[in-house]
Amino acid sequence: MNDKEIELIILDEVKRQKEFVQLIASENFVSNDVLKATGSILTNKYAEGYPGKRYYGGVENADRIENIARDRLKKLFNAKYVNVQPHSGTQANIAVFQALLEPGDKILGMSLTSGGHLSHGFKASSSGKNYTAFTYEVSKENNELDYDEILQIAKKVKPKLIIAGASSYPRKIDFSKFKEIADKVGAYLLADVAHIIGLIVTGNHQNPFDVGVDVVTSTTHKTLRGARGGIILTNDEELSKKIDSAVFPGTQGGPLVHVIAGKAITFKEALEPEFKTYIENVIENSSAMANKFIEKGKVVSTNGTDNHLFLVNTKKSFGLTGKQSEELLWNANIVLNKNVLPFDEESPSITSGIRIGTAAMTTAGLTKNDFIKLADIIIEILDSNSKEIATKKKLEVLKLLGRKYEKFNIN
Ligand code: DSN
Repeated sequence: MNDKEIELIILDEVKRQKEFVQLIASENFVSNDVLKATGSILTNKYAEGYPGKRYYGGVENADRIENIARDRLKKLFNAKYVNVQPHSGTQANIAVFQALLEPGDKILGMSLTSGGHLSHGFKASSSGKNYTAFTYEVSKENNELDYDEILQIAKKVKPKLIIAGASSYPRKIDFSKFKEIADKVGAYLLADVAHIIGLIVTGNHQNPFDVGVDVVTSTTHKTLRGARGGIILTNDEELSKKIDSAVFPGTQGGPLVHVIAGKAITFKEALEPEFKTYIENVIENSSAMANKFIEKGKVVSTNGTDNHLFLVNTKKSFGLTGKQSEELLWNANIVLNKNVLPFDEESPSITSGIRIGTAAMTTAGLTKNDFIKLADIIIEILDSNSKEIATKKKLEVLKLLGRKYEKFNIN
């Protein structure tokens, strides 16, 4: 690279990704094929529009790539119509809102503290500014979704759109119950499966299309382990036309052809039988780690997990905020994120807990025993509340990682 300033930072990031345990639930390590495609000369191409209907010449290869990506995604999800152009999960949601709603229309989504996402109606997001947003919470009793309560709220609010999906919810989501609620109040139902998509496509979580949701949005880089971006799927032809127009020209310009190539490779990889084994390991590892916290008397939201992530109440378990816990663990080369918990009294920049996800380190090759060991290390550090102990524990963390370097897809 001629730009040494940036090259050195990239090399620092390679080192960081190799030497830190990565437990952020929304991150993963892509394959070398995905990395090559997203770093390829396809980035040079403008291809506004859709295959066969572009606004520029020289798009024959862009068309081939986008058609392959679409076909593979349809197969992966058993869906009739897909859009692979959204630059991110948030962009996908914004496009769906534009396709289905008028400004000011009512939407109903999970609150941020209960585990929902910013783009589901948070006041500072365009979803909260352009639409009249209402929220549902998880139950105060067990922190799980309470479908009777959601129905009561939906009956009162009468939203035009209900959003089912989350960023930090450790339990299965019952899309059939959401569908019943949406039908009862005459609302569209959007399933945002950004976090659990890997579990859905491998049959380890209910597929929202099996219960007739209107639209599904997702990211492609979390549990799907692929190129960074968003996707939209539907089985309704009329909706698909509105969605395509809402993506382009509604809310985006030229698609990222290099990223669409990366997505195409991602979908192929996810269709392989070994992807199912990977996801089953991710779930097993998450559960093993969460159980270790519970066994040691720590407070885990919903008392466990069904998916790739779980939430620890660090205030109740260790007398530390999420921010303090995140910072302390960094000294031991463990990276995770502070996370608001249901009914959290701390602000999102402080929080009462942490979110732990196992998707990335399962890709890196950590075994169930490694994850249990990791839980022990985290508990010991947070119990000690000591930077010195955290720094000492770094050696154990590096040892745990040492055997796994060869499995990282990092160049
Ligand atoms: N930032 C993502 C996550 O960490 O869940 C959601 O957009």
